[in-house]
Amino acid sequence: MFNLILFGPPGSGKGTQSEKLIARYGLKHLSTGDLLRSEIAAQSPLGMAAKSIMDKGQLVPDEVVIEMINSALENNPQARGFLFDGFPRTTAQAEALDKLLAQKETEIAVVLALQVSKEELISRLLNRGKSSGRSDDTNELVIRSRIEEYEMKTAVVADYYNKFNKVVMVKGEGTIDEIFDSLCDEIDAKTEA
Ligand code: B4P
Repeated sequence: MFNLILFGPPGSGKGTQSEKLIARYGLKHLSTGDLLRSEIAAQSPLGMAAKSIMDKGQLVPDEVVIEMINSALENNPQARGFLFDGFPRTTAQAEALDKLLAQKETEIAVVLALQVSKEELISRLLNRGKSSGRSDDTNELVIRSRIEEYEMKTAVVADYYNKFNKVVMVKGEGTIDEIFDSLCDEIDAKTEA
């Protein structure tokens, strides 16, 4: 199994690049943002609780997203590997993921961390908000809160994986294809090693 984490602040291109990476490498895409938005669309109790948190730009509680990932792993026993997008976002989530993968006798091979300036993140998300209808993308204050949550709670997740030498920084500015090529180079280097 080959498991990777696409890491970076909101708007850094995780969702965009994940679509291309799963097509090239045949991995199962697990995006906690997408899973939460499906719960909201289904108007489930979990979705309704998550919506009010996401609309403020805050992180949904760890136990909720860890359980979602646990179920997704259980529901995909045939997967040849997973691409985690937007997860883990806290050290507690990272520790839980390591345990879940260890139960399956596998682990994270690499954490690809997209580097993008704050101005570029805000501009991309406001731009997406014009067409996506995502309520967390239309208000600049909410976007800034999401970036603050990232800086306070999520950036440390890179330190956690750095202890195991698993983090590779990738420039996340440029064309989508240029960034995709850089990500593929790093994955190919890992899988050939
Ligand atoms: P997510 O769905 O993970 O959303 P995101 O971080 O905002 O988006 P992403 O980074 O994937 O977007 P992309 O850059 O691809 O999270 C939403 C919310 O869910 C969180 O705020 C939180 O409340 C909750 N949540 C999710 N996971 C959680 C967890 N594990 N724990 C707790 N809470 C959780 O796209 C952005 C835009 O940039 C797009 O319009 C795209 O077209 C554009 N773009 C991409 N690449 C570009 C490039 N190279 N140049 C120009 N534009 C580009």
